[in-house]
Amino acid sequence: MEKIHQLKQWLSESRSIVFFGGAGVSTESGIPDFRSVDGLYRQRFEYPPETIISHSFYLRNPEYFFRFYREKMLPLGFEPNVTHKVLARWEQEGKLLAVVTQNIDGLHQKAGSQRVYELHGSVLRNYCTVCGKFHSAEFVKEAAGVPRCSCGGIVKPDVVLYEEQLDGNTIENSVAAIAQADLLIVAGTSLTVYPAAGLIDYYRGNRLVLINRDETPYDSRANLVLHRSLGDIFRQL
Ligand code: CNA
Repeated sequence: MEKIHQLKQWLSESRSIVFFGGAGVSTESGIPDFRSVDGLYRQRFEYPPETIISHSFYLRNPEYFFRFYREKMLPLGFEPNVTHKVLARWEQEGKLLAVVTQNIDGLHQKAGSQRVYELHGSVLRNYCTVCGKFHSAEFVKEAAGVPRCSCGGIVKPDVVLYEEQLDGNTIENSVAAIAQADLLIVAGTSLTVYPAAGLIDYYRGNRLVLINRDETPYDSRANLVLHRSLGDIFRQL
């Protein structure tokens, strides 16, 4: 059977779909994935992105951190694409349990998805590290240098940096959803960032679908692999 037909058949038979995604879900909205960021970095930045977006670097050199963050990691003004929209529709239809995402752009919620577990946080939430006051992404974008609250504290994006722990509740919810899924779609992720990538090991079914332009370390474990662009696939679903 052609792969897309196989996928459509499984979708029609599934009642508890979970979608596990990464940066590739948003490239067709115009937001580069990590690899693209890395490519751009080579021309402009002195350190690897993994170093800049680490907790110790943020503490050591907040000016540099925020310059990189604003230029490369703060995607404002982008719109959900067909993949985000189809996932939101499946949730409304009662077929999709949850979206588990490594993305920090808030586009699943913008498309209408309600149960979204953001493993790496969101650029849309920013808190003063002293008084805890909430600040918008626009506030961080427009601040000159290190964004500061009216109390003087640094405003830190609620984004999980390297060396920082993932939120315990978010992991628990993600694991519970994945363990309950009858169909797990893993898409738009290189599956190289841990512990996030390891969460798909909690899937117990035999309908693990992997949709990604490039090969991933999990390809051999999937029941169906489509090396295609997500937009091409989701436009047909
Ligand atoms: P990644 O390591 O950059 O991998 C992305 C994968 O998606 C690659 O393997 C590509 O082949 C694939 N891909 C790209 N576009 C498409 C497409 N249209 N259709 C199908 N496949 C596609 O990103 P990961 O998410 O795996 O993990 C690394 C980091 C990147 C995560 O922690 C993210 O938070 C972080 N990130 C997030 C965003 C965002 O929020 N939009 C953007 C850039 C980086």
